[in-house]
Amino acid sequence: PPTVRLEDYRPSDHLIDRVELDVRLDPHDTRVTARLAIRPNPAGRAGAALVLDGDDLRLVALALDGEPLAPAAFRVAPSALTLPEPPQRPFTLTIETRLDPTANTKLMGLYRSNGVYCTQCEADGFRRITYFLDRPDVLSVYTTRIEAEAAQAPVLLGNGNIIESGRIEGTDRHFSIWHDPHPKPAYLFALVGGRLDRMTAPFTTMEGRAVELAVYVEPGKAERAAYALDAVARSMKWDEEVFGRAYDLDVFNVVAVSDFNMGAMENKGLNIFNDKYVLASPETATDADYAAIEAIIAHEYFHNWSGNRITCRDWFQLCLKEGLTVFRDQEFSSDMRSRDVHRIGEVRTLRARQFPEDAGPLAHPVRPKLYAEINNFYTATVYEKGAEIVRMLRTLIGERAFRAGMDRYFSENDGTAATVEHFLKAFEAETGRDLSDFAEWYERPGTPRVAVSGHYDEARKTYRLDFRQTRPGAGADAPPVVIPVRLGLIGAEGPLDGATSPQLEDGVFVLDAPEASLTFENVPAAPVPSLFRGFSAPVRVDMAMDDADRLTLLRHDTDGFNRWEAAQRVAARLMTGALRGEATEAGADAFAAALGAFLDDRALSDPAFAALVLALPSESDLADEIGAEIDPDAIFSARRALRARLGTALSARLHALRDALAEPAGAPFSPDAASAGRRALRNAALDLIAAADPIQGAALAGAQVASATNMTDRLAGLSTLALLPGEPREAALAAFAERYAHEPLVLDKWFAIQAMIPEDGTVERVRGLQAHPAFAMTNPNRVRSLVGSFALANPTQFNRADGAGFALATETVLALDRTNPQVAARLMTAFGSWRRLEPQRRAAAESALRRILATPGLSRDVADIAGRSLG
Ligand code: DPP
Ligand code: ZN
Repeated sequence: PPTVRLEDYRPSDHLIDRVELDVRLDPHDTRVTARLAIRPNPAGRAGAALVLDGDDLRLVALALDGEPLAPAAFRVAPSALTLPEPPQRPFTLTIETRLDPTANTKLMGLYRSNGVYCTQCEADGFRRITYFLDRPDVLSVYTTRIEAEAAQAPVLLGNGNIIESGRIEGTDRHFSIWHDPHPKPAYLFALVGGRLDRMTAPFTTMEGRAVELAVYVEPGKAERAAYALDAVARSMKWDEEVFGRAYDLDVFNVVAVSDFNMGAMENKGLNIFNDKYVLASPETATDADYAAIEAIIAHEYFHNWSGNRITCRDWFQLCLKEGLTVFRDQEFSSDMRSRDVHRIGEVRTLRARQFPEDAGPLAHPVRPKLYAEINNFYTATVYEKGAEIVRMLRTLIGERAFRAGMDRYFSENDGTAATVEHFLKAFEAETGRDLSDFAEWYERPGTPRVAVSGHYDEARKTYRLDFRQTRPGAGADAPPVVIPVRLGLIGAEGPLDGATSPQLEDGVFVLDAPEASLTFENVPAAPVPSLFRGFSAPVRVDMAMDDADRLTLLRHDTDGFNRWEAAQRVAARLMTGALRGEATEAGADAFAAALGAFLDDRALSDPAFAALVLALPSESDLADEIGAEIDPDAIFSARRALRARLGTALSARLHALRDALAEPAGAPFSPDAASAGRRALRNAALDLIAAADPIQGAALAGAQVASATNMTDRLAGLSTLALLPGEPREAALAAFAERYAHEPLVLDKWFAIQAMIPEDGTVERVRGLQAHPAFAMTNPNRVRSLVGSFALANPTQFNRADGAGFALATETVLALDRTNPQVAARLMTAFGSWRRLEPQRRAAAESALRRILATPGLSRDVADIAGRSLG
């Protein structure tokens, strides 16, 4: 496939100042008339041909300044409309195309979801609606007239503000006209038409603008929009308070649809969401669902400034809007919830998804240098590592300079399509600091490693830390990166506040060379260093440290993230030690004792945090740490053994915690962080109890599933039960399916739980569920819940040594590729760590990948992932 390169960027030869669209919706024959006000771009090549992008388009009529264009004056194909010699002055091109939204299974461009007309245009879906300069640096003012049969689509929504609407006399049709005064790239275009219920709320911005907020959902579910609607209002307020950014239209609409390739989309004034990230009720949504809704609502809203008002010059700059906006939504959630708990969650996500990506064949820089298919670059690296870079920048320059730099970035680049350089320049101008070394974070793939050793000088009462950074995967010529190390020293009884170093600024040491040392003075006794507090840089840290020292950190560190990290490190060492055949029983018992003391101390005062401490590193965390010759079955067994041992040792405490945290009967449900934290700890305790004593665990879990008054507890019980083979599990699964037979999003949880069962029969179970009436290959949520959970969250069964798991994933990818290549390609990323498997599994994975790549008629999306995975 042709490769697009960052170095080849040049400005568009033409600009489109205004777009007037007239969209007459029809299930199979939608008519789109686009009037484009085009002019030569002074920054482009004079006299260049006009080449408008298309994808699967059918041209019906074409006129220039109102006159039909002679056939000799243009060339047309489904993928392009070319005027070899366009006028060298401003002109109007009128293009009519016809579409079949019902047949659009790619869910890009205009399509129908459960009968609702909707659009998805990022990254390049607008060219499936009309011929256009479909690139993010062409900004236009849009006016959109939408027309449809009134009974079929009583709600008609577009970008911007509504300026007119009415019936069309003598017909059963109606229309509305929307105008968006803010110039925008085509990828932010959206429209919706359908039968939808809504919930609304008023909001007044800090600038005094009255805004109507609305969330649209499928009929009958309006009350499930309440939490999302409240999250919109909280996001708007927060962005005013924390970043000084106000909303800029009279309406802000969110629409939930059930068939959606991604999580959600930030179209100007008309966010379109996967309904999974909007609909919530205590009966159907877990605490994790509520938190995700809050975060994604905020994310899409925050794009209004970081993405829409300032967009990307080209798709290589994707992290400019995504990394920054993830950082902003993380900060929002941290302010809404517990900062430490949220930070731990962010790092868990980064380590689970981005670290393996960065260590495998799909690794790429945060700002890629080339791509064959841009839709494959909406990755953990661009999003999550991109957010970590923004966070490091703030750590390096301090909060105050960071806010000033953000203000400058917004004001200097408002209304433009910018680059990473524009972003960094704003902070350079604000601080007078040269950030060219820091910019290296965007340039090369790979997770840096930092080796640290500590040296205490008893006579001088000094403590020296030696740091050495390396950059695996970044290439031999890679320069060092600038690494902010937030750190402190802990003694046997607590923080060593008297220890100081002139090399520290606000507790941060900047490691910007391959090697460097830092010396503390006034250190009364050999300390334990607390390094990379708050996970101050996205690196792997190698430091030899005794379990006892780590447990000192668990007890005394003032940094919540590092207290959690200490317990994780001990648990990981015990499990990897067991895998190497070391005797770890005594270590496990010491760990259990420390956990017991920790629970006695803090469990009831911070249950959410305690739940995270009790959740041991995942199987994928361990695989990532081991890094080569991975045997997922051995990892699973080691992890199960440690959980059982801890569960046994802590049994009395875990039961006591479950009792202490039980909700009083009849207490109303609240999704707030404190209530969610209590449920989380209660369920973490159940999980360990069941690991130690399956019979007791099954009884408790079964009772919880039967008596739960909310989805969090019901699902937690069912998840615990799912690990315990037998009749009670099957009965509980059957009862759950019956209870939620008409709730697709809840059945997704049911699909996922079964797909994650770590037993030999799971491949057959998943195959059986693919034939379940509630399953549909046309719906991305169903595919992700069943096959995605299997491939991405069931390490032992996906990686079965006989290749049966790979075969299941391969067949699904190939079947899905014919209708929805984007979702098929995403599923394929499950193969991203295949080279790190032990030889037998590695060979099986490789032959599955070769089979995919050899399939005729593969989409560009899947061919790109398969090719790079093998490359
Ligand atoms: N731009 C979208 C987002 O918010 C893509 N799904 O991440
Ligand atoms: Zn985004």
